[in-house]
Amino acid sequence: MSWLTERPITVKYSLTFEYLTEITEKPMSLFKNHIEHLIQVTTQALDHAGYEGVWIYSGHPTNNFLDDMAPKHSINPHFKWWVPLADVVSSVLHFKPGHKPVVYLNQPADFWHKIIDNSQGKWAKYFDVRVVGHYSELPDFNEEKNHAWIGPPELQPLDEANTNPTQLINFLHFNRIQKTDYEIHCLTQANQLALKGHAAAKEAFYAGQSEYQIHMAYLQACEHNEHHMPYGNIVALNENPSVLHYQYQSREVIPKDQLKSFLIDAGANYRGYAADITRTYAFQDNAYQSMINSLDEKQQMLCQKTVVGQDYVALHRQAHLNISEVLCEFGVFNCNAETAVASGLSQTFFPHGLGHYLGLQVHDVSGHVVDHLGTMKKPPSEYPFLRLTDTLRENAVVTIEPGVYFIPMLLKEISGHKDVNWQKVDEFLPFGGIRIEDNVVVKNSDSINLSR
Ligand SMILES: [Mn+2]
Repeated sequence: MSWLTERPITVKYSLTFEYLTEITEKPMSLFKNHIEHLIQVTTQALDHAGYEGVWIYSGHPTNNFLDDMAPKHSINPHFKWWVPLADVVSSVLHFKPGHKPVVYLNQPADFWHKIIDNSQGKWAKYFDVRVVGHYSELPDFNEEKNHAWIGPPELQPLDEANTNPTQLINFLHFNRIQKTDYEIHCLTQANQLALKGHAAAKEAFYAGQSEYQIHMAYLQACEHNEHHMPYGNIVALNENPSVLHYQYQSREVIPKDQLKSFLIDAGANYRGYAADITRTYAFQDNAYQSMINSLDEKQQMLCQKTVVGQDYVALHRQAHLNISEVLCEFGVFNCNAETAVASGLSQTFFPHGLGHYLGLQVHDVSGHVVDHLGTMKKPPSEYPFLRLTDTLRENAVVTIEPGVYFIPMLLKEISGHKDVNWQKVDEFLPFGGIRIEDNVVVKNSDSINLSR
């Protein structure tokens, strides 16, 4: 096969392993059930899309332009769904209904990197694991008839029609929304790790540390390297929370008498599953702290409404009413909350969506999809950034993250608006804004908030 000789298998990182060894027997039985679920769902998906089997490729790093270095590799989430190992590259899963799933696990002879044998973990007993030391030991992917290939573009041995076929992908993505108990276990653990980081970050803020120092305190507390984080931490002091995806960590140590506010949006990673939590703090007990408390109360009410059958678009509208109530309470709006929502005024202060699905990806797939055929439900035109539009189903995991921001660029667009008390806006501008975000497992009633 020409592609075999043309495309070398590479290792760019030491493989760090997430054996299931340290966890007790109960999560192991959860993992067993998880794999049985994947076998069932994938069998249905293949049947639906008219295939007899599927190859799922982990992906491998590709070098930067004119460089022999590659950015951090993100594993194909379809591969991660099955195989609970971090930093796997150039490995392939083969699933064919009626056969034990096979994992061709790449472990090349390599004196540049440490290669640890990760083929013997407890996870492995649910697979036929075949260690591959050289690409010539991989099977001929074209020899299995009527198969699909799911994987990133670095390696695509099958023809285009059978590579990431839409019908198959849609069916699998829709089924990724409702998590198995094993996945909820992983998301719970990710939240527990993130909360350790959040506690350390809060302490660092009140000790007067810089954004950079707070960021490092966070990483240390949850024992993550930067490249293990599911997304770049947002660590924002003073007016910086007004930048929704503030991406810097300033080294500047702000004198305590000038410290005002702190917003941190940071997660953690557990066996490939992400936490995504945001907290906001005031340095002093003032009106801004009261506004945080008020939004926190509303956010908790929204979490309580995050139950099976809830229309997420309606919940997003409810959030607009809630943040408008907060802005009325603190004298920023002269009009009542209903008017602020109806006129679109609230969008200036809450320009993003209420939340999104969470799982193997931070913004997990299928937020705009309402069935296994991939039928789309677009967000309403007034809320184009809403990432989730469907009615909530049991064991979906979603974020609930209302915010109130004072964003100069957006405020300029409504400059002089009669329903806004501009003196109050000026008072809150130096604090940037507030966001409070939790991760919620959707249940029929009493949904589970993983972040409190
Ligand atoms: Mn989020």
